Amino acid sequence: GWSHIIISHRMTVGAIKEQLAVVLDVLMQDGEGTIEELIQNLMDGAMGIPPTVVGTLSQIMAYNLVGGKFWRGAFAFIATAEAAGVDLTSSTLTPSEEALRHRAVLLAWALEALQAVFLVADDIMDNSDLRRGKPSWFKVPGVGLRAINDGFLLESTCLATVARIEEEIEMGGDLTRLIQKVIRYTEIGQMVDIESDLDGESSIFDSLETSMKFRDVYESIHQHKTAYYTVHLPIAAGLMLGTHYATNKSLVRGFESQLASATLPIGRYFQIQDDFLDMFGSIEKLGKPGMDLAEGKCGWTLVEGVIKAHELGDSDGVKQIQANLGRPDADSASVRAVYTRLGLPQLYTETSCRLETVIAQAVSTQTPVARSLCDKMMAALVGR
Ligand code: GPP
Ligand code: MG
Ligand code: MG
Ligand code: MG
Repeated sequence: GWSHIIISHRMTVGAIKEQLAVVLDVLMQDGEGTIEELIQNLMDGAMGIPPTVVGTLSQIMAYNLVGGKFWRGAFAFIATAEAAGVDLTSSTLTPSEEALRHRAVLLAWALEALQAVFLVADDIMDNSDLRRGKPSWFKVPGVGLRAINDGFLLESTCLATVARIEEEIEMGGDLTRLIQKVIRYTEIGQMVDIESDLDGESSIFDSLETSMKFRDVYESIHQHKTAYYTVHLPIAAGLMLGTHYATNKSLVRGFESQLASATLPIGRYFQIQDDFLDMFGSIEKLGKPGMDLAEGKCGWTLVEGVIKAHELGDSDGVKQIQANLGRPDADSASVRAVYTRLGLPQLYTETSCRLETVIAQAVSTQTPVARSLCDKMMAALVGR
């Protein structure tokens, strides 16, 4: 599996953790100043804005952009630096490197603003109480459904910031097109996710054959809802910015589909972890209780669990999952016991290893910089 490959040859889990810590330091150095700049980009050209509005915007951003792992932002920053061939965490940068560092920081925060709108909107749709150990934004007293507009503003913050970067250095719109495409896929993934909610009546419980049909569904959800914005976007966006700096040229046509052959499987690996941890992880680590069972989410744990139960002819197991799926009062502990009896934790380990091999193969065909970034992303995921 991957754990073995990266630990022996490439990037160790410890090394990427250290690098992420250093990068996060740089990204957070002047968080307030960066938020101010994001707001300036958002407000560019707007007139007569009362000062209280600016205050509210910085609250919205401080609440929703900070407090997560900031991985997407950090990877965009690392990708920019590697593509440019500059150590952007160094304390001795030339003025032109300093300007690149500044833009890489803005790009990182812009991607976190995009992540923030997805989470704000998703929590409304999923009616989730908690996010990152705090109340979901729309559950904060006084916020409520104005969170919808706050979400739109966060998306505009991302686009306005990226547009400004592109104008200033004449990037020609590649970055904006990339982000718009990723937003589109994420929205489609969210729609498939919502439309695929299952309950005890679902045909997934009928037979092994019918249950296997749901594999394609969760894979589609994983790819669209998660992989594009979580893995593909930070790496592709950073590569675009850093390459423009180094060569004053755009990346060649076709670079993105080549990159996607590695980033999308990495993104699916990420979401399989997420689905597994929703059932088997701790609340402290998740920052929220697992909700997928109660919500009837068509994810890795449910689909592979039911397939396994059919395969083993464990009809009691099928019935227990069926009785709890999609019910607000679902008994997670008893379903977890069923999954454990079916060997789901072992299946999870095996599946991860198999996917790691597929990913290692796809990564090996990338350019050296893309390879290094994919290795780092995998090391970070293996170590989480
Ligand atoms: C979170 O999925 C969903 C997204 C990040 C995409 C949202 C997309 C939109 C266009 C709004 P989830 O509900 O499985 O995540 P969590 O468990 O973190 O709530
Ligand atoms: Mg959710
Ligand atoms: Mg959701
Ligand atoms: Mg989840």
